[in-house]
Amino acid sequence: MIIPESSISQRTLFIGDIHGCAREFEQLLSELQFRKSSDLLYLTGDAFTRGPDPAGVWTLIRDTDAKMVLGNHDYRLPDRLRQHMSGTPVSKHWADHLKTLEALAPVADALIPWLESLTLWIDEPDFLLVHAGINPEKGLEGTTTDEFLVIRTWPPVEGIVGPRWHDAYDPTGKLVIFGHDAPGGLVIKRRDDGSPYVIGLDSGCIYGGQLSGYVLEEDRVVQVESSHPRSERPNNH
Ligand SMILES: [Mn+2]
Repeated sequence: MIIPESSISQRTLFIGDIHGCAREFEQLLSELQFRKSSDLLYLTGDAFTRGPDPAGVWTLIRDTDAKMVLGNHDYRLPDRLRQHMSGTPVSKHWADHLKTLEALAPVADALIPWLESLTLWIDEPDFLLVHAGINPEKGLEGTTTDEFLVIRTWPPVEGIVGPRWHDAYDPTGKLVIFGHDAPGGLVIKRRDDGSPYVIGLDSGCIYGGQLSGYVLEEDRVVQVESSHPRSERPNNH
């Protein structure tokens, strides 16, 4: 059956931290029945580092015209790529990302300007998209760059254990969609009327979890299983 284009309503799709998992990204797009002509796709950031196929992720981002907020890894990637391509050895901290840099070097001319055009938040009437979160007391306007990129706990603590920023977020506020918190896993918090006000989509695909997507208009989560073995998330990132 051919469905007339005019009868297809526009959807708003979100996908959590991809971290170089191009295969799962492609599978999830297929599960979501992504259509470029009628769907808007948003990513929570940290799309490239760690995983096996960052260049494949870049191809899919181009193919889907995905929008993305800046993640903590994306934030450093342009400089690290330039450094790598100029022959300067990357710092020890980035040594485990050498494969990522090697894989992305051939597409750096297009990728670097795209990365540098990304914003820390995307604020639309129906949602606020950020990588890690916002300051739950000061709100979007009072959130620092560091908080947008790496906040997990509130009150802030060293490490990853503790109440989350979204535990302190006012449910009457706008729906916030975020990633970054693989240890926290998939998060959906709902108001009394059932509508979501917080959605966390980093379910640790690169650590053997799932890659998670969300369809705003249908209030529906869609996940694909990771092809990676279960592993502990390193605590230093
Ligand atoms: Mn992150």
